[in-house]
Amino acid sequence: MSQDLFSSQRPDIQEIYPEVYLLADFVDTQPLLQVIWEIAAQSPFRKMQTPMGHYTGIELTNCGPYGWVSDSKGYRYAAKDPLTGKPWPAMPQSFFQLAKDAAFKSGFKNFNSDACLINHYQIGDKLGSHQDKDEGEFDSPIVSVSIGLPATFQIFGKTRSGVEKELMLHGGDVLVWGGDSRLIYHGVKTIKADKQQPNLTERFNITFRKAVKEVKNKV
Ligand code: MD3
Ligand code: FE
Repeated sequence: MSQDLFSSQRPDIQEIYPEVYLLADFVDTQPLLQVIWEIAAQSPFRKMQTPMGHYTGIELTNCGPYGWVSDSKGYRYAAKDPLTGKPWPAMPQSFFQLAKDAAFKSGFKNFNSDACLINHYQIGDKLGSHQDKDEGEFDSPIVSVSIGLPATFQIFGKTRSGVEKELMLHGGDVLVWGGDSRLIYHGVKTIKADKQQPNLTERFNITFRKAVKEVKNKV
């Protein structure tokens, strides 16, 4: 469907910023949504408290060996969901393989993600400029999958302010970035309703990361 709308205008893969690759319409999002709600049935979407005493604006959950968490003590990756006290739901093989395939297509071989963060945006939600620097290593890329409502993604570059690039992400789009772009500031502008797709009311973004550096002799 959306393939007909966009494939003629957007190449399969495009380097939209140094070492940031856009894979347009890379994945069919319907099966992903199904899996997301299965994960959320085990580890529900929730806002998390921040070290500053506020709450994250968007709801999130995780799957895989490690999940991104935030509380009064700070941001980190944890093997257990603080809400349930249990390990995060397992990362579905289909998720793991999707991230690996997207990374490979972008030139990053052997991407074995161990953390999968699922952000859930409502209309009106946004994500301010930040860096992703809570991971234990920055050699691996990050793979992000957009689902549902479109979003304007912003790249600020090496400093927190001053937009260098804005990009519309649609459901099914995958972004891969690594190398020198791994620590760039980025954010998501306020999510709006889409007149072209009035049935859509929310956006999800799945990010796949390597949170913990691989230790030799440990599987
Ligand atoms: C470029 N999420 O969870 S993903 C995040 O759409 C986050 O939910 C956004 O930023 C979202 O931390 C954007 C795309 C993304 C994520 C991290 C990056 C792009 C990035 C790190 C460096 C450069
Ligand atoms: Fe981020």
